[in-house]
Amino acid sequence: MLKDPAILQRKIIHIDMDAFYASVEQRDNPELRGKPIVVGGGPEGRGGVVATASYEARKFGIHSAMTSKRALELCPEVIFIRPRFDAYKEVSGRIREIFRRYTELIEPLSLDEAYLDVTNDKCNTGSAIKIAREIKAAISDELHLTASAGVSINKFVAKIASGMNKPDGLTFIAPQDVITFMEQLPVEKFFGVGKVTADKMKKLGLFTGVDIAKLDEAALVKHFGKAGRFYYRVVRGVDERNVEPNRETKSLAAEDTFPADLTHIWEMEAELEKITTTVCHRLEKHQLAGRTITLKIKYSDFRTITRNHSFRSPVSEKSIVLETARKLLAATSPEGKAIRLLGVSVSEFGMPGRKVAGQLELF
Ligand code: DCP
Ligand code: MG
Repeated sequence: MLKDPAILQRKIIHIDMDAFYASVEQRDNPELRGKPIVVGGGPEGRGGVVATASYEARKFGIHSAMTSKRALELCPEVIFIRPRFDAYKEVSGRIREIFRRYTELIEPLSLDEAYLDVTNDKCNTGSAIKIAREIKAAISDELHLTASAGVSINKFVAKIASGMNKPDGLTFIAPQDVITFMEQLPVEKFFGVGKVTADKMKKLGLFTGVDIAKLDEAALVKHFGKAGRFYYRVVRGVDERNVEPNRETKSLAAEDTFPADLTHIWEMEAELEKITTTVCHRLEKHQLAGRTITLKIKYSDFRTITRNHSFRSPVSEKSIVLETARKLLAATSPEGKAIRLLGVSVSEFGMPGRKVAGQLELF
């Protein structure tokens, strides 16, 4: 059953800063403006991965999560910059203050991204497009940075819209256009649909929203589980999720379903490394550290187990998370078992322990 029709026609804005870390660095160091820069990665591209790249660097094909080595191959003159999280946090706080001029219904997704519900805005502006324009202008005038905004009737469409005209974009998908918008949307652009699901959809002949809309809810649930229910609604322009201002992140996780089951420990370890890299980026992005590391394993018969380890003080370093995940995996005697999914999560957040002589100090 659908809820009150009002929930289907809200005024939702999704704001996402452009090339966030890189733009802050170019703002604060004028000599970096107009140049291809990468935030993250080691000096001269030794070790590490790209957290983000300036738009000048993106022209060379450099993007987030790419190794620094690859970035250097694509653009030998690229400049590597160490992240300054305090600076990014400060900007994040300032953009939130700008949002609060219009609404208290703000759901931050990370330092540089948030949903706003402006259905009943504080200033009685009435127009979500006008508010988005004003927010972008305030970010530009007061913080000397640019943001892109998506405006529509629900979170799903607003989020996709904000990415459509980056950088400095403002994209409005009108209520009467939402269904057509969803129908023509390629499945890989669906927010939250990973590569494995997108490939599965294509194998089923589902390439855009309109193909999904032809299936009934039961068929979608059969193929995609609980997510099928969501796809059924969202292609019809229905996303009832509220903007949740007090949603606290309780854990950060990443997992991967493999196109073919893994049976060798070296394959599993290689995948664990990739998954851990993603989790640790997310921790960095949210400036979090957690005490508990959980490993999830789904076998080819769909039996799922989890194993966890808790530290006395929160951790966030990739080397520690990976080492823990590896040990948890090894303790399940995985060699020869067919594994279809691996996942790693970090929870029980707190302030990261300070490192003293290689030891984690209690706080
Ligand atoms: N980030 C990271 N590792 C990733 C992705 C992102 O550390 N794999 C960090 C750096 C980004 C910030 O998070 O600046 C915001 O992430 P976005 O995905 O919004 O990317 P950008 O803001 O950099 O670029 P865009 O203009 O595409 O939004
Ligand atoms: Mg961004």
